[in-house]
Amino acid sequence: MLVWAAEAGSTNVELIRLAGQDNLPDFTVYATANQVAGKGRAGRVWEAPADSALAISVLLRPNGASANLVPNLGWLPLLGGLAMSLTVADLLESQTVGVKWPNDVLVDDRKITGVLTELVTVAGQIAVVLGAGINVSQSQEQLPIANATSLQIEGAVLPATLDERLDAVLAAYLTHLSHWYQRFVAADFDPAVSGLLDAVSQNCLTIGRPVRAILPGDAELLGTAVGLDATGRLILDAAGTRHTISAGDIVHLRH
Ligand code: BT5
Repeated sequence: MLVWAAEAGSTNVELIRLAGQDNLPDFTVYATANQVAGKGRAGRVWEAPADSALAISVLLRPNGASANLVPNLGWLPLLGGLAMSLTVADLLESQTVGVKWPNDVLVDDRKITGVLTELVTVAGQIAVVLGAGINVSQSQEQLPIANATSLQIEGAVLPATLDERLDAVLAAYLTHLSHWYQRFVAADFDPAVSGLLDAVSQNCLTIGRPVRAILPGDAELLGTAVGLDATGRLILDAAGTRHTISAGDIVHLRH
């Protein structure tokens, strides 16, 4: 089921509200090109002028998801980042596209998409609302930070009309998302068996790089990102000591 809104506050908030109220099915999509109160992680905001970007939230309530699967559901935000990254890469041939852990898609180091996942309970069952925003046709001046970009700035070949352009991006994202989600569910949420661990790792620009990790509460760690653990956490080697990071902001440092 797909709900297209002419305008929304936050698509995550709207979908969470409807999901509880209407017992919506797995993979219900709520999207708009005019999100006026977009949320980022950690209380930050996600901003885009009307008709320049897509905000897409998807309700994921896999059958059989139970409390003991919560650690595996930690892969869903990474799955969202992977699907967005594959979407952007489909449209841009010559740039380096990949994910900065956990799920910002970067094009040549500039942010083009962001993902915000929220855990909810629908009809007594654990579910995830996976929200993603993608910059489609903003100019540099319309972006809230200098280190951001849009498909148009990067020279993506997109259909001429707004509706066709938004359709193309939405369809590409939902196709990649549904492909990896189905594989993950079919493998009983096992990241290794589904191939998700390998796909996310290969697509992650952070692994192998020196990074600064800003942890919740503002503590910082400097080290080299060496991989992901079984629940999708980032493993950091800081002067020979291994740390696993489950949340925070990563800054890529120069090699
Ligand atoms: C994110 O947070 O990147 C998650 C953004 C998720 C947005 C989607 S849209 C659909 C769904 N509904 C919602 O309400 N939200 C989700 P974070 O990593 O905290 O990054 C936020 C920071 O990114 C901001 O503080 C700005 O610096 C920057 N930012 C804001 N808007 C941006 C944009 N359009 N493009 C690039 N960077 C942006």
